[in-house]
Amino acid sequence: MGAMHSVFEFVADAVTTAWDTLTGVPRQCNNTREEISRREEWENQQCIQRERFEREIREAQDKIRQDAEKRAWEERECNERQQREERERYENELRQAREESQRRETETRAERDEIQRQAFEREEQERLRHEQEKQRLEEESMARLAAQAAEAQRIFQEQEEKARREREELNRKQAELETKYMAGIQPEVWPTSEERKQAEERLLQPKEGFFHCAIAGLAGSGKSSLINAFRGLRNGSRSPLVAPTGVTETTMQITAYRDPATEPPRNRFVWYDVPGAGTTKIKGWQYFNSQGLFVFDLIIVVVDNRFSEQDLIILQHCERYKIPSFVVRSKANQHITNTMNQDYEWEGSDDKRVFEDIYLSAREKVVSQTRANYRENLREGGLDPSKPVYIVSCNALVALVQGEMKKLKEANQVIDEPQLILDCIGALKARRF
Ligand SMILES: Nc1nc2c(ncn2[C@@H]2O[C@H](COP(=O)(O)OP(=O)(O)OP(=O)(O)O)[C@@H](O)[C@H]2O)c(=O)[nH]1
Ligand SMILES: [Mg+2]
Repeated sequence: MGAMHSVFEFVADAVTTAWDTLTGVPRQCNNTREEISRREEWENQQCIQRERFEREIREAQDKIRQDAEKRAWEERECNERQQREERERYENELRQAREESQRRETETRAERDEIQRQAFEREEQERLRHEQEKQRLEEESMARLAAQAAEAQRIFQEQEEKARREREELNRKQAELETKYMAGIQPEVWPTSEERKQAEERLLQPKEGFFHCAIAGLAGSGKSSLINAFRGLRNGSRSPLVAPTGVTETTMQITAYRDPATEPPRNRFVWYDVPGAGTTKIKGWQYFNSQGLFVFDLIIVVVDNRFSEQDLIILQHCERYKIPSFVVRSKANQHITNTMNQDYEWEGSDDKRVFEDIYLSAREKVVSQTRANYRENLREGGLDPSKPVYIVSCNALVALVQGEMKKLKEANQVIDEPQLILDCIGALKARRF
């Protein structure tokens, strides 16, 4: 602004001077020397002034130009400075933006890292929590298992203790019973419903629709032979259906035998060959229950020479269990022959009538003696003495079952066999299937 002011002042001065010069022009011109010299002087002055004026104009122009240049330069400078400043500002802003971007990027990365770290931490915590939970569950499970084991151990010990006490009680009872038995008092032992069911399932075959008849008695008394006879089979027959018989112990476990007929009508008797008492280590009073004899519909006790303690016990049990029971004295033919040989002076006479007489006499003797003897035995055993005793021989029974009655009668070999069969059938009917 200062420069601009001086330029205008200078121009104003130059104009004033020029005006003064113009106004100093002599108004009148005389051709006198003085006037000429004055004129020349004036012209000189004018020239000097013009020159000065021109110089001043030039200078003013120069000054103006310089000022203009200066202003242009200043403007340029200013522009450049502005541009520089602008650029710097822009660069600054750019740098700031870049820095900001970097900062944001760093922040974002940091945030991402933080998020990742937090996620990892959460994951880790979750994993740890899961591990802890798993461990807790495992520990709980182990504890439960240990508790169960302890409980099982406790129950086992309790059961063992209970079993031990029961065993002791059983031993005590058994000892007591044995003592009673030795003293002549028979213990009363009843099977449980479960034992009955098990015995039925184990022994009866087939269970339904059949009449189950057990043949019991001492070893060798003729049980298996009687079963064969009832089924119309002779001892030693080649049939695979025949029950094994012999002078040595042959029947060791209860075995079922059905009617051997393969075609109907087959009878509904199932005969059970029961091991002879004394063949097992079971005590007499335990025999009935241990063999499961309480499941049968009829029990035939086969006796040979005389009633045994065992036979009586079986019959007593039959009464207790309300099971029909028959007493069969087997081997009648053998006893008759023995009596003939022992009690009669008969040495195999060929005389048929003599033989017949002796036979009939011996037979009568055997029958009457047997009945008397057995009545006494029954009384002694506390049983009904009027209970019939069937005196039979297997040969006669087989013949009877095979329909050879007439021939038998002629030979006087029939004693109680027909009655035995009739009574067996009666028992079957009484059972009413
Ligand atoms: N003479 C004759 N002998 C008989 C009669 N019944 C059986 N016997 C014989 O007596 C012996 C024994 O007969 P088994 O039928 O095996 O006697 P068990 O009672 O079944 O014998 P275990 O099965 O050992 O208990 C055998 O030699 C038979 O032949 C009969 O009525 N008359
Ligand atoms: Mg037998």
